[in-house]
Amino acid sequence: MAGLREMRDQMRTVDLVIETRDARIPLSSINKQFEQIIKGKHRVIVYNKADLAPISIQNPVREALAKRNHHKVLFTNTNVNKSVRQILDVARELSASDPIRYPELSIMVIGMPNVGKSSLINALRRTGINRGKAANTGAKPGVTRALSSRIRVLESPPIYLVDTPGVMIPYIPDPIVALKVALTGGIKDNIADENVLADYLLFRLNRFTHIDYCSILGISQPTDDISEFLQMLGRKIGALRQGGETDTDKAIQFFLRAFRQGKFGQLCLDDLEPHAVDEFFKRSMEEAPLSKNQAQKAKRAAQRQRALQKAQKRSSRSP
Ligand SMILES: Nc1nc2c(ncn2[C@@H]2O[C@H](COP(=O)(O)OP(=O)(O)OP(=O)(O)O)[C@@H](O)[C@H]2O)c(=O)[nH]1
Ligand SMILES: [Mg+2]
Repeated sequence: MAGLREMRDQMRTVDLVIETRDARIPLSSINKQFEQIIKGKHRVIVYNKADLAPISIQNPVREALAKRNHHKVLFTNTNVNKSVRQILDVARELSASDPIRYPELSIMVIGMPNVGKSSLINALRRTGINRGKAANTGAKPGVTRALSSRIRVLESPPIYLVDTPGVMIPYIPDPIVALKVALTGGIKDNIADENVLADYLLFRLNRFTHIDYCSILGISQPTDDISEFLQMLGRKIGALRQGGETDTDKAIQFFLRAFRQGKFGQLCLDDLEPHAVDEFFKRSMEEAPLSKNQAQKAKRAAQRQRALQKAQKRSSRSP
């Protein structure tokens, strides 16, 4: 994959890697492909979008990672200077630990698509040198398309950052993990089947007993039936087709956007009970990494499946 290759090529000049993940899916946003590339580098694991996840996840996540030898774990919200400053502190500390080796510090920010890598860089620049945006950001995956040139974020010691395009796992064997990544915005929606996503989101919301999604969305009663739910929501938001039929596509998009904007409150989609975490790591260690060929085959099979589903959907819609 081009993104990974470029990263590997540039890694020689990098002193510190910021591996960015999504705090709403602390396990599912791990991309194992990075391990080999970062090997031997100083690393901070940054859980961004921490404002969208409950604070109560932070200790279990720290414990789970410490058990696996990752001790530098931060939680950030790119809108809050104080939280972003923690990263500068780590960088300063590293630089101070060996000023001869690190007269200046080069940092690379990596992670899955849409976790907020470019936003982090802008936030670091804002807090570090009080300068405006240097990297493009956007609420969809794939905004950053190439490795950036070095972006200065601190004068003294001189600290530079390199932005990178989000790297997706080529093939996610666990469909639930894939759903979680898609829900949090890591996979383009036209690739993931939006209907399935909405169905999974409704399923999860129904199980978070403290969330009153009915009053948040202004619908009358909870339901496990996605069709019934979309009818209610569509009517509520006035998503109607000509002739008065509910526009379920619009209702789905409204529903997914509400989740991504944090309208249902702070949520974590991964199970962080110690046994579940152990299980997750055990499973992901056991999974034989797919060869490029296997991954491509799996991708093509999934594409065929989706095309088929779309065709079925279209034919069921036409009169
Ligand atoms: N709530 C919240 N939203 C954030 C945070 N950081 C970034 N975002 C939003 O997340 C979206 C993605 O941010 P980007 O910085 O473009 O993400 P990226 O990782 O660079 O994405 P790619 O370049 O596509 O891989 C944008 O809509 C940001 O405004 C955060 O800490 N909290
Ligand atoms: Mg980006």
